[in-house]
Amino acid sequence: MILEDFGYNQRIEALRAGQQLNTFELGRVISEHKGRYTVRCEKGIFDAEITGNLRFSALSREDYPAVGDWVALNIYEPDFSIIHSVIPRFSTIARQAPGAKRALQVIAANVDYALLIQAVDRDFNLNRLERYLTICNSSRVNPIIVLTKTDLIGETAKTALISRIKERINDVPVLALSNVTGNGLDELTRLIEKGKTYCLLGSSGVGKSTLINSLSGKQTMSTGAICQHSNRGRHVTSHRQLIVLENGGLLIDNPGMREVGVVDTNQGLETTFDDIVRLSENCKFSDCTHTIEAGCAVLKAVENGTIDPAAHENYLKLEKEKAFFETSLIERKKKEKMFGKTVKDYYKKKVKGKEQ
Ligand SMILES: Nc1nc2c(ncn2[C@@H]2O[C@H](COP(=O)(O)OP(=O)(O)O)[C@@H](O)[C@H]2O)c(=O)[nH]1
Ligand SMILES: [Mg+2]
Ligand SMILES: [Zn+2]
Repeated sequence: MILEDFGYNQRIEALRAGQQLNTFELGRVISEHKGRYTVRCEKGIFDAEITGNLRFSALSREDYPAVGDWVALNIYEPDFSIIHSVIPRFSTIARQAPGAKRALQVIAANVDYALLIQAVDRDFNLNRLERYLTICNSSRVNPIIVLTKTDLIGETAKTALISRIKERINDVPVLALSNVTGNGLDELTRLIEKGKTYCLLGSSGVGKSTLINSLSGKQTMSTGAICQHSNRGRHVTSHRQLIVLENGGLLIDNPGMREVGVVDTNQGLETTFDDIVRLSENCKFSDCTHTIEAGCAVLKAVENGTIDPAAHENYLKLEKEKAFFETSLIERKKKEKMFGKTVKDYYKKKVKGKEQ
């Protein structure tokens, strides 16, 4: 197998060039599990860990390898390789990790398309779709919305759900399919291109792993029965994983994510809510918060029905969440930097002490 089959292309080559990595093997991280990585190289598949140096110089979790990353590594034995460095990414899908720390968590790297998956049953939720969409727009990853489990509802209900999405979300393709009947699978297969990477995003139990199995025609992924009480799937996919389809498309499965806090470094919100942002140029005050101000063009549009009140509300919520995260991120980076410096100073002193 050659690296191109795993998505290696000119873009990655350009990012790799100039890094003086000629003495290393190059590979793509295809799975990650508790700090251990599986890397696909030209010579085969290898288990790997990161160098102490990489761990030491990593300022935040972003700097660690993630599924989809291209890495330079030394192969010592089949189950012992060391990742020396991560090739800069052309895209990074990240979220705020759940828990008090609100750290940034990389979901996948070097992704071309995200398949935003929702089941047509109780999982369907437009606010959550906008949330995922914001993450994609911020990562410069192209979104494709995929509704699953259409076998559970009638044709009319399905069409109604698709229209509801299209009324609220512009210019994003929407597909609907069933893994049970196979309906709609062809349409998705036709979209998938060789050498492009697709990351599946969506709640637990919506059928992500089943979809990968349907597309690959193999039982690669383990899937879970739905718990009758909560209507949620059990967490069967325990870690992220990249697989290659027969037509050359590359899919990244993800464990279900209960919380997807937005991380927005590249104006993802502005893209997702472009209608609102465009309107806000006509607000009376340049620092309008679009909540109570007189002369707010956004509020006016909500009143006269041009903007869906639910979209407006979700926009404000995500904007707030983003601002909060950014402030805490700056604080944390400062602290981490200070801590890193303290540690480095300590070692420097220690080395000096020995030399004397
Ligand atoms: N009715 C129906 N059930 C599905 C469909 N796709 C998946 N399922 C079921 O939903 C449950 C969760 O699927 P799974 O692929 O593990 O979801 P994941 O957590 O998103 O990976 C399993 O019991 C699947 O058999 C579908 O299209 N229709
Ligand atoms: Mg799964
Ligand atoms: Zn306003």
